[in-house]
Amino acid sequence: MKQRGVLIGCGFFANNHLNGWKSLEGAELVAVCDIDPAKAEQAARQFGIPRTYTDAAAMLEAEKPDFVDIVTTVPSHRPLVELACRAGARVVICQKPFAETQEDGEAMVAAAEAAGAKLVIHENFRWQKSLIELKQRLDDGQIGTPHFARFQFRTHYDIYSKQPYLAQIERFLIFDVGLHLFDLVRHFMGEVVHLTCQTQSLNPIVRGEDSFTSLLRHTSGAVSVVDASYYTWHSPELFPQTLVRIEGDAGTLELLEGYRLRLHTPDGLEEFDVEPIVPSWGEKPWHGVQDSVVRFESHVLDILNGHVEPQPSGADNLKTLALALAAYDFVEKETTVAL
Ligand code: NAD
Ligand code: 89Y
Repeated sequence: MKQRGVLIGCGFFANNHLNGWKSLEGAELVAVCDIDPAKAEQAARQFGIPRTYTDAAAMLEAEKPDFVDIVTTVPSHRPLVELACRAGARVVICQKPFAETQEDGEAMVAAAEAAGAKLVIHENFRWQKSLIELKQRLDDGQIGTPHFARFQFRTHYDIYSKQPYLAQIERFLIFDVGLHLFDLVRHFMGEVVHLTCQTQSLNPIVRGEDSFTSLLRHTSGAVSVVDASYYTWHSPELFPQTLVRIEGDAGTLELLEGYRLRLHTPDGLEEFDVEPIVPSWGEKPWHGVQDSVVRFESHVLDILNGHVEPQPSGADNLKTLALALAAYDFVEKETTVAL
């Protein structure tokens, strides 16, 4: 039996969600909603979805779906997640950034708990093929115990033409790609005890920070560097690849440009090609992200079918949000030692 879903927010990124759901046998989208009727109608036409709405409450009341996929920008997340939980959806998916404040995040987690719904955050970076393979090697003990990591995302790709709202927001890169990287650093290296952060606003067209570098200490004693920039030239352009280096007592793992995974051990060097496929509906350079959306949605079906718990859950993602908020706090308090 197919799980019946609805999707809210038919903008730029929803195209990947809609293509992903269409490619999965176990799911069926019965309606889409957007406050802009033209966007909802266009999505329904393109993906053969029977009904459209401009009011999420009316859609949930009429459709009573098994799952709700929320693909709107952050200001609407709390009201929509609370609505979906109250409406009896068994699984509620919320795009990142989950919330802008800890209070909003906690309220959504509480709403899901009260309703008995599973809240899963669309943190698709940890669902990228290259990062899954990297994690598998780390978990297999191929580099022993990790003591250092670096997660890096640096690009000059024009993200503003498709996501113009990014240039307008005051809290920009840490809340955009930074959240993905903080989720990864926790996923690979464990919880964080403290961090520092430096930001830069480089491109004259942006309002917030478009570059940041964060230094973290983990509960294990390991140290990580997380850095990102939307103002970095590199040939060939790296977008949207996350580059990683993890050092352990028995070896080093590297995820390099071109989706090359390297394992360095006392026995020498091995290299593996971990490039994801380009989905039939997708295109380069977005294929790594597009493939990860399908993997994430397949995971959602596993949650709906009772096989697994959300990765990451709303409760887990509160800890990622805490890192992003701590980074902004650090920057605002200018807690540095002057020279
Ligand atoms: P967008 O502005 O293109 O689309 C959002 C859509 O939601 C718009 O069409 C808007 O009309 C609609 N909307 C807003 N409030 C609504 C409401 N209350 N009810 C119904 N519809 C509503 O934005 P986007 O670029 O598609 O981004 C959406 C989200 O996806 C953002 O939070 C963004 O950070 C995230 N995103 C994630 C990734 C990723 O890799 N995980 C990549 C890009 C964007
Ligand atoms: O908004 C960003 C994200 O979350 O993933 C990629 C992106 O769309 C642009 O860097």
